[in-house]
Amino acid sequence: MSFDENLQIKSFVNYKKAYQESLKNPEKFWDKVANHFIWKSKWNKTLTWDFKKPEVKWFEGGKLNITENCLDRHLEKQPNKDAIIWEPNDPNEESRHITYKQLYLKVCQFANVLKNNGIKKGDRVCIYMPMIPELTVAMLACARIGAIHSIVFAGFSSEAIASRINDATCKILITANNYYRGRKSVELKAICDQALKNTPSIETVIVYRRTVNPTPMKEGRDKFWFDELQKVPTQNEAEEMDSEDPLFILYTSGSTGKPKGMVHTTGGYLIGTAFSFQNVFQPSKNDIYWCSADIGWITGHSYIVYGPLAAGVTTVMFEGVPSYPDYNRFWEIIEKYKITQFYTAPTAIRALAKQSITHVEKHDLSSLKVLGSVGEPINEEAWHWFNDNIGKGNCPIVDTWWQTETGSIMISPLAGITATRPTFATLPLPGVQPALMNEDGKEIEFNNQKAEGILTIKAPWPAIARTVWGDHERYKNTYFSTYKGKYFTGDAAYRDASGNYRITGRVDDVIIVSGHNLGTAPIENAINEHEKVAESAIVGFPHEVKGKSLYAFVILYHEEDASEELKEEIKKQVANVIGPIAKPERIQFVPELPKTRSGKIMRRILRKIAAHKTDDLGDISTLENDDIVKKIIDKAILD
Ligand code: 6R9
Repeated sequence: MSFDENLQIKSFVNYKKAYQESLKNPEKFWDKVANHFIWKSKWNKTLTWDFKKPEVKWFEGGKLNITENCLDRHLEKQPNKDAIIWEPNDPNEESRHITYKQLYLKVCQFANVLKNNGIKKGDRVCIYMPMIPELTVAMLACARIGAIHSIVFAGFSSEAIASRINDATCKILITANNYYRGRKSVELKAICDQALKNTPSIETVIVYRRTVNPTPMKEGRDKFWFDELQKVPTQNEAEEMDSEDPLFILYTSGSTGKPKGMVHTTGGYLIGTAFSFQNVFQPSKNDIYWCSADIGWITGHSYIVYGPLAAGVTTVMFEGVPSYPDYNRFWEIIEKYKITQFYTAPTAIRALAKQSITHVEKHDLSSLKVLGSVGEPINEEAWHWFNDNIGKGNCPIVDTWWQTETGSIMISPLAGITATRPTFATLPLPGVQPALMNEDGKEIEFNNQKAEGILTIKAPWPAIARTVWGDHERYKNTYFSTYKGKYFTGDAAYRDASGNYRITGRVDDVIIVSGHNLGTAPIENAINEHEKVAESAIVGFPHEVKGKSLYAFVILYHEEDASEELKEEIKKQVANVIGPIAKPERIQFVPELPKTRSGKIMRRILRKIAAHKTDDLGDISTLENDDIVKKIIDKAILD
């Protein structure tokens, strides 16, 4: 057997063996993994797939409930072990320790609250909450009764919530009254009320009172979390779910204005997140694992909640930000809870590396065993800073490449097993078959030589998203039409002569700012909604901390309207329509945009202008209006 009773591969030889097994006979390999879990009844077919249709089904006919695997399964052996340790935004507020038994009871009880409010298997539930344990309780309660959760990151605007609620026709919204993020108070319920003006499908709103602040409530529609709990018992029989029943929807940016609701299903997602978590992070029994992401993103879904709980590990949830009350905070948390695995994002690492090193030196970080990075390429400098100052050269860094769509980690070192290399996500996990494509759309076969190309995946893995909610055609067009029979990732990659992958960045209209995926189209649409704006184009430019930042080129109906105030109005508009994370850092008013004869904006040129790399603009002969380029360069914003 290439892995142990915890599903962990323990040597590089066994990794190679497991990888070969997973290629030779995927069904046999994943059967062995899936047998570690609780199924109410066994599957009769491990895998059916066709990337041309596209269609993927794992463990067909199998019946299970993911919460029985994340909670009930651990009750006998470790009921009193902490499932969640919660660290509040304000370090003076008390932290919370919630054992597996307590979490189980909370989830069962809240599952009854949902049922009591008319929620049934298959109904969609929108969750818009801060990073508090009740967010995890709400999502697992949905899974318990077979309702599909759709979590919207608490930093999104009311318009963003409304469009997501309407896309999935959610019946109920779960939120909190208000919370603090750093020094900032966020009025979640007020933002919801704004959204709820345009969401006819919502019948009920359940509000968790996070602070003592007054909460506007609408009679008949809005109910307090605690009042609802009083009405129901703590026993709840888990719903029997088909392996392919949807577990959740999570929205990600796309190249058109509308976000894509990626649909993840029950069986494959459980197997994929649990197996990858065990292998990438290699946790042992008493480890305290902390992922600093937000549960509103896929990283939080898979590696704060489902993966760690399926593994029976203690997972830390942090409500605040790295800079509050000061830049000691992350290191304080690591020391306080004796964190063993710390999983964060390059943007946080870069922001922390800019602060005085005394913040780090004041703290005992010797509990750390593994460091992780996710969300964007990690640059060499940040990698070394993390390795030298946080890991003290003793902690392997797992640079994990994956996506909302992949559900689980795809390319990453296994901690302590795979040799790491700065800026490389290294090797694919068992069951993952990457392929690099050249400009002619052909696969660049691996023959122990360096190569660079577009990253695709050749065959399905258990946690792949099955569709885009309500729009299977879009799923097909976005992921399975660029290269026939292959999953298109949207990323480019470099592969060294030993087969290690380095992800070099997006090749589509998605820009990653501080680890958040932002589509250019929705931001441009938001800007264009301003009455004075005729047209706009957004590109990314390199930023020391955020990785990339946004530069907007904006055409006004009347050039004389250009002003600093208008720039502020445009930024505000973007914050209102999408959220503050999507605000462009720089705005340049331009008379025209460089366009090809077929009318396409040449973003390649705008990217060079925004990055001040105008010496070599490449071929601009296909431009309809090449004289505009010089005009834009002359007025470009430099710092
Ligand atoms: C998990 C997550 C996906 C995009 C992905 C890629 C970038 C993620 C990365 C990475 C380089 C890594 N990305 N991890 N790039 N190295 N280790 O972030 O999902 O929000 O959907 O973003 O993020 O560009 O395509 P998601």
